[in-house]
Amino acid sequence: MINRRHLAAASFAFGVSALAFAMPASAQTKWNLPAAYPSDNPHSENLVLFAKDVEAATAGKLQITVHPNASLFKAPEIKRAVASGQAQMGEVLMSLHENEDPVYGIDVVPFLATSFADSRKLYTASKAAIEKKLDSQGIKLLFMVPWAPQGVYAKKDINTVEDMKGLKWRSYNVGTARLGELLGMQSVTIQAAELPQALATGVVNSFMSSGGTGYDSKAWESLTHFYDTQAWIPKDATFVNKAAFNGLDKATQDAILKAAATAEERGWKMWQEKAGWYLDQLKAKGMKVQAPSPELAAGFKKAGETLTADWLKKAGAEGQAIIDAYKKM
Ligand code: PCA
Repeated sequence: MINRRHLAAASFAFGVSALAFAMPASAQTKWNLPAAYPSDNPHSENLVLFAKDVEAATAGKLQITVHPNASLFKAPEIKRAVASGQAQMGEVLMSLHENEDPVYGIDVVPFLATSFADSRKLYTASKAAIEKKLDSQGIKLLFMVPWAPQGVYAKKDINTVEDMKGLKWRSYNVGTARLGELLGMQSVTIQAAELPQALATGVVNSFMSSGGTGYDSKAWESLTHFYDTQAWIPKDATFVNKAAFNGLDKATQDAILKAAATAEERGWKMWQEKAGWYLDQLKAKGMKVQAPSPELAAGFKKAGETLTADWLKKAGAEGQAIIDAYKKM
């Protein structure tokens, strides 16, 4: 005989077991986050901490797997993968996409913002425009984190920009490629994940980057000099497919946004703390780390002015307005 108490107990038991079956599939979402730079680079370490924070805040409901070093998508493909939903989240250098919109290249306008404090101001002044452009492409910006000031790696003394003529120059975006062209170098675009091999095989013998990427690619194994030209501080952006984000419940969305705000602060701090350490490591490995000579600095300033004029022409009134706002900060 089944009485009401038994029935209640039985349906409770059924409910629990149904729930137990349903739990893994319905309550746990797994996302991928393709990232462009090596796993022990601060950018990737920060992303892993971000994923952990999201997982903890959602009690395991949203699990994000970080795929560093362009292992899931090549750096220039990450943004499109997120826009099209092939990956839910992604991270890459924003200025890789300057061809789509000049605003993505605002942080590589030469000598505009060369300290972390100025870089942060430029970020504040440009964030809304970047967010708007990404939004129009189906992407929601989560946070942006800087690299360190960009300098020049070479295999010989570079006293003036004339000394750079004919070098095999590795570029990573529009600005570095244009710089190579302006200074009479043979420029080839190579992303960070392929840089160690390009250096080892002699495909390139010079490049511009941070102490971080020189360290990641063991620049000292093939090159000898680093000139701390402090040309600009580029930033990586971490973003999410808009539709995927909108499909989450409010609590999960809030957890992501909170973890993103934390990751942004942590990332800026990590780079400020580590920028000097990287240069010390290059020195310890035997590289000559030095300030550019006044002549070399002047040559870079001049090339920088051409690049700035190029950018302003492309970016028009909107770009000028951002720069004006930044200069008032
Ligand atoms: N490292 C990246 C981008 C800027 C940087 O410091 C690179 O060289 O590809």
